Amino acid sequence: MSNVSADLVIVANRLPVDRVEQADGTPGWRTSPGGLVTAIEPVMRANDGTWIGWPGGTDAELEPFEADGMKLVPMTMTQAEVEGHYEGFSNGTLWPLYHDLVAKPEFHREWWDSYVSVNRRFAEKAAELAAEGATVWVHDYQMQLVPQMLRELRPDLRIGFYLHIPFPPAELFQQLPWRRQLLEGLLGADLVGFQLPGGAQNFVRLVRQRVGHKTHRDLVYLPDGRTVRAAAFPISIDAAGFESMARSEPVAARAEEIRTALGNPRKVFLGIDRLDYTKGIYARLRAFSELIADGHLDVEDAVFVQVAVPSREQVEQYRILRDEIDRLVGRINGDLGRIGRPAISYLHSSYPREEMAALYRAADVMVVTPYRDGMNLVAKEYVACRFEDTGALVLSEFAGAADELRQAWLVNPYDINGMKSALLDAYRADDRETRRRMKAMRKTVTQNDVAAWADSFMQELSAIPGSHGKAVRPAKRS
Ligand code: GDG
Repeated sequence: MSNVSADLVIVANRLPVDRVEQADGTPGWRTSPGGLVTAIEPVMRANDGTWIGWPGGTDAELEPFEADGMKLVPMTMTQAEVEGHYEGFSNGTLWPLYHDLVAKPEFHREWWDSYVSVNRRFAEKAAELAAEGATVWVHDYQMQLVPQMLRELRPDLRIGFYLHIPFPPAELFQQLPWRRQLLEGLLGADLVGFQLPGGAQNFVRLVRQRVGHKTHRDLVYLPDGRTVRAAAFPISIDAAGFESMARSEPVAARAEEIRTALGNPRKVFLGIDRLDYTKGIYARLRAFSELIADGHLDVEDAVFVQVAVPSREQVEQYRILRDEIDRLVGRINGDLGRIGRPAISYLHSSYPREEMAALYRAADVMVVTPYRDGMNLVAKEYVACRFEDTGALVLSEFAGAADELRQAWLVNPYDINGMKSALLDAYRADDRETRRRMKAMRKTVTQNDVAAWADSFMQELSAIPGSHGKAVRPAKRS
């Protein structure tokens, strides 16, 4: 696959495949099951696209290859780059800062230098592979400088950027010593997409204040004649795919098996999250355990299944979180469980998609309580799997998904008492009430699926005019 000249290039921190060992012991690749792959795969196929990303690890140089008909170009990262760009600036600085300072971000100049050089390498690779006039779609917070770097190398390209996590208010973003460089990095794109309108508004306001460009509503007018649009494109899931998986015989059987293994309690509560401090796992388990301690729930009637998928295990704050949750679960089960009846069934592991669907099918109350979340696909996946219109969703107001899933039991995850009453209401709700809410949410999720998301982004991107033809004066800084 040499000299690729692609009409569509996807740039993301990770490739959509995982390294696996094949039956004969040689290394191979398996498509990773994430939502982004499902979303972009059809667009990739339709446009014969190429995906640039890091395959994980710090292996020697890998050649471009094809997997499942997708052209993939692996980017090597050195150990120092993994520590500086990925674990450092992306996950130690940007991630907590963009999530409302749920943890304290660290600012280190060497992390920033590494972020710049990795972004440059990704931009150079995209510039090398993109055909004349091609479209390049850059993804997420690890790659915010790529649009501008790429624009300088290849002014002929149409460049889109999509941020999967929240874009913070100016008051927080301004802490960043490199705030201006990041804003200018994003302005290399023609279209900058966010999960929610609030993120797009925060961005435009910052561009006006900090970079001094003229703006009008969702548009930024650049002195070079380009227009940049900032808009919301709430991401979604392959709703039909999840529903048909949930309806399948093996998944139905597995859901039954799960309930039996749990001792057939009256109601199963479920949480599924990457083990991340933004997800609010600790507070939700505490709220649930207090309901048992207070006598509102009984371990014979209710069990909480918490799946915590291992994540960013090299980062100190994630190790601390894991220890805290381990201790909390141990204490709750020690204090409140009975033989064969733990209050919390805790699993620190990742599972195949079918197992996820079986868990969604087995759960009566899905509990999604992040302190801040760009969207939260787990909430939408649960809804997609509830084809009988049963089941209750308890959802944080601070997840992007709360904008669309208004009929969930919405909670403020900082308010433990509020969470306790929402959990209890969801537990006690009658069939008519849960059905009414679930029906409405299912309509939303089925109508706005991930294919619609990708289509609307690509359509908007192709509709941005080349030049606004306006004489632009810088905006007054406020
Ligand atoms: C970021 C933003 C935004 C989880 N465990 C397993 C597994 N998963 C899948 C879920 C879901 C995805 O991973 C997780 O997506 P979320 O949206 O819940 O959260 P983040 O990972 O933080 O994602 C988020 C998202 O990007 C998309 O823009 O919504 O706000 O933070 O699809 O099903 N999949 C499998 N096994 C597991 O054990 N197969």
